[in-house]
Amino acid sequence: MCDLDSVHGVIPAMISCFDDEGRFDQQAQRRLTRFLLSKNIGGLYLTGSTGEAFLMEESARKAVVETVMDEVGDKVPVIVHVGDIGTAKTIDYAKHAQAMGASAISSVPPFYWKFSSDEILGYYSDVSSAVSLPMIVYNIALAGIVDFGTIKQLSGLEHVKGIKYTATTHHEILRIKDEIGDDFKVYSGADEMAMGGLAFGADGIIGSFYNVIPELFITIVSAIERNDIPAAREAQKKANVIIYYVLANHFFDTLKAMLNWAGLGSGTVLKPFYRLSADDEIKIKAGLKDIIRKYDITGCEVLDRIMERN
Ligand code: MN9
Repeated sequence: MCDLDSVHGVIPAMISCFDDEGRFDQQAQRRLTRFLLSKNIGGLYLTGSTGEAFLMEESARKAVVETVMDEVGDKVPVIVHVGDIGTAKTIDYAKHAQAMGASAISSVPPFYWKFSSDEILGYYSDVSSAVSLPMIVYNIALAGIVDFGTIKQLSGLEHVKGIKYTATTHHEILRIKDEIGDDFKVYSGADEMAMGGLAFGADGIIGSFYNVIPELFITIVSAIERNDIPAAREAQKKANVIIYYVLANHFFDTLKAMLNWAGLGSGTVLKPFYRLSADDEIKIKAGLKDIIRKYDITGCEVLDRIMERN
């Protein structure tokens, strides 16, 4: 079994691309994959929250994996989020990810019903033992936060090798490293706190905004590596003004709109997510450009292209 030692750095939680009718857009997915590969990313994370996994049909979820794996080959590690509410479906996605050559799988815990920690353990045990890939637990409030005790128990399962930690309780990243062990990988998932996650010992960062402004986060990772806190803070501050603005303006479709404005045509979101009107686009783009100017954000290709083209 491959381990997660080669999985680090900035890992975009990749957007899934759809046309206006909600059909998977293979060409757009390939274009975005090539764009992200042209950056110094550490890997890709597919069909997670940012990838709209739970709104997608099974065939589309698998098509995203097939398409991206075909573009990536062995250039960077690919983690496939295989989570679904039922164990059998998740195992099917996990087997598919393995057959396509993924480096690792990841999953939110089963959600909606408040599953007990025994049920959560049973789920991860069943899923992770069905394939030979390392499993990265996905801790996120949307699916119900897994507490430290449960994380510790999960880490005892043979194939559970890490956690994507999307919570603001970053002290637990340090605790996981200390009490579970440095070999157990932690990927910080709150983009707004990437520098904090890394400072607490995270091995990498996985998140939505690395689709659009990966350069700022690559700066943060290298600044933290050389203990340059002011440089990390400066890049985080610039990233955060973009993040706050997008979160306040129809997050998912605005992320895609940014790629569209940059000429990287990435389509739109699946319903019921809000789709930007033409009027929204004009207003949101103008506001974004004001922020880019005010904070003098340069060196991010998507933002540079938006400033040049529009
Ligand atoms: O874990 C992402 N979370 C969600 C990944 O998509 C819910 C994050 O990357 C956030 O989108 C980001 C903005 O709040 O931190």
